[in-house]
Amino acid sequence: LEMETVLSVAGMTCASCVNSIEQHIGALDGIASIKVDLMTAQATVRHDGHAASSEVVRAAVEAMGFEAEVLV
Ligand code: 9UX
Repeated sequence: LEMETVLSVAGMTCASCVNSIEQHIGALDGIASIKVDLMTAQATVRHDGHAASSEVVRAAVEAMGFEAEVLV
């Protein structure tokens, strides 16, 4: 099931944070695409809900050292 999840991501302070999150999360199983916006502190993720649930994506961002919440 292809789905889109929007996360708030707190703790990003430079553009390299954006790149590292996009690279790392984007490489995980079940992730179709990810776009991280530094100004809004949000990440929009398209993913397979079975291979990578919203909670799995959120936890993976938190494991990188950021605070993440599912918004949508
Ligand atoms: Mo920039 Mo982000 O030096 O974790 S990469 S703060």
